[in-house]
Amino acid sequence: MEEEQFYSVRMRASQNGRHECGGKHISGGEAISTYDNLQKAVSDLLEKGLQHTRGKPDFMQVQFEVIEEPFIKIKPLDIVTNEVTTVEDGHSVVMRLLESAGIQQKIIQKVYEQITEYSGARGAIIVDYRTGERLDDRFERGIRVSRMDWNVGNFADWAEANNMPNHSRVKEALVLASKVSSHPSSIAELCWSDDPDYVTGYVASRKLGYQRITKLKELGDEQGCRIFFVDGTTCLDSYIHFLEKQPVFIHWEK
Ligand code: WAQ
Ligand code: MG
Repeated sequence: MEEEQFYSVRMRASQNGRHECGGKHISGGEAISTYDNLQKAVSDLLEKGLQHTRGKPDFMQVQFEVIEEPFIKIKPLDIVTNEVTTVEDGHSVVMRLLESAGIQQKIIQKVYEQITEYSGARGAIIVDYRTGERLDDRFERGIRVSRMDWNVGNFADWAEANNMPNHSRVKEALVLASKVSSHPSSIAELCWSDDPDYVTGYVASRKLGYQRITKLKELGDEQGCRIFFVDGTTCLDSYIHFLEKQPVFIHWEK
């Protein structure tokens, strides 16, 4: 029997022109699909981009491509929810978590001062955890983590066991955070959405797991954040290659 082939499916959508011509980022998405499921995978991403709270796109690209490289299987990070009532309390939790991941307070403050500058990116920003300096040269593009997914049934089992809603947003974020944190150069990740209707964000690392924080911005705010704190002494090219190209399936063992 022929071995089953998998396809990487990606989407990006923007408004007022393409991203590379200064258009506003509306939505992006990535999935892995079998050949038989491609129609659904493409149409799910199409819908994600069309029905977006950041606005109506006037540019969208959806593409799929067969994956030749072997997959690795990664466990989802453990999940913890930190309930807060104000944005300020939310950021105090971020500070405490990032410090316990080994990042000095003055570095965290330095990075916070840059966040508005990074917030229009459609990908993530890579920062040296010792200096707070940005390491990648992707400007407003950032690094888009890709080639990762989680089987629908296995995710539903995980969601039920962890008292989490069976929603694609949590799934997508946990898939990404689990992939990123599995790389030995990753120290921690800080993220909150750029969608105006979603205020929960997280800090993630191998040691801390996926630490949700229920309020990191006010409703209506379209400024998001995704920063990977890394050990800047390791090879950045191979780190970025892992994020963009290494095929990963998340798998939860009951
Ligand atoms: N690779 C790199 N960066 C990405 C990717 C990706 N695949 N997807 C999104 N980003 C960046 C990009 O700059 C976005 O603007 C920003 O992150 C926010 O993306 O309740 O929904 O998809 O546990 O809006 C976290 C909490 C939600 C979920 C995060 O982010 C929960 C979220 P969004
Ligand atoms: Mg978004």
